Amino acid sequence: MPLERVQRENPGVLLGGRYTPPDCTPAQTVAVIIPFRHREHHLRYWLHYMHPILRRQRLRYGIYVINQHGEDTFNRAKLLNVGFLEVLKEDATYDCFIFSDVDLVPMDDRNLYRCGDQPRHFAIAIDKFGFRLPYAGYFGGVSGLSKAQFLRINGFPNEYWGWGGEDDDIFNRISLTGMKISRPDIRIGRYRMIKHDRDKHNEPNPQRFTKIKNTKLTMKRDGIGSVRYQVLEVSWQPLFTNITVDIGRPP
Ligand code: UDH
Repeated sequence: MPLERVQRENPGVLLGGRYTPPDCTPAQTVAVIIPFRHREHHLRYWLHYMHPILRRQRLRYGIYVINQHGEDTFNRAKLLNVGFLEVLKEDATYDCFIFSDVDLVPMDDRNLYRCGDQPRHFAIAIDKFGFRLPYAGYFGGVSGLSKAQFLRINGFPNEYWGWGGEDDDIFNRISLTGMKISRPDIRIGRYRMIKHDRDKHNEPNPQRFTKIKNTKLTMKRDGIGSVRYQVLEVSWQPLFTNITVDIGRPP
């Protein structure tokens, strides 16, 4: 999937992957934030599928790839925290944040990528899980929070290194602050996952089961208020903004 072709097919998408519909004034400005490392192939497909969908949804949006530098253990939730802060530095008018894995593409245009009065879970019926929610508290894959909702839960945890658990911690944060997750109809929330093997340096985190029992204790000190990182490069590509970041390594 050559990116030049994706560019040609998406006129109106501006440098950095930003788009404003020509024929309406959207109420929200949506930042789509992708945790990323070594998935260039998936990203090309994701951009190919997603730009047309988001344009058809008449969204004002920008695409931000948060690229973890180096080969230390991957940390999805910390990258998403970095995304939230860096996106707002670029444009303080963003008020809706959609956090999307790079391998998930919705199958129904009616699954609108925008925020509501409760945190939203979009990827509820993924093909890999038989088009069903794998468990009632699942909040993985693609989710969306308004700026106020994100700040109310102190953002996401920074201390989940490796695969798993961070989405359950986010679910706990939302429940503990008295919010409820909103989801589309099960027929509308269908997704295709681009097939892949387990990545290197993202092994299942054995601490995840203990950690998710302690969200109530950890969420005040671990979150958007305590995230430490160093931005190494920001580059405005034709179809997305790439932010390469050093987020450190597990203790
Ligand atoms: N991600 C990267 N690079 C990595 C690891 C993760 O970009 O090295 C990002 C990417 O956006 C991905 C997301 O983090 O979509 C979630 O990670 P994941 O895809 O590893 O998680 P998932 O639950 O898969 O989708 C778990 C491994 C499944 C192995 C199945 C073997 N058949």
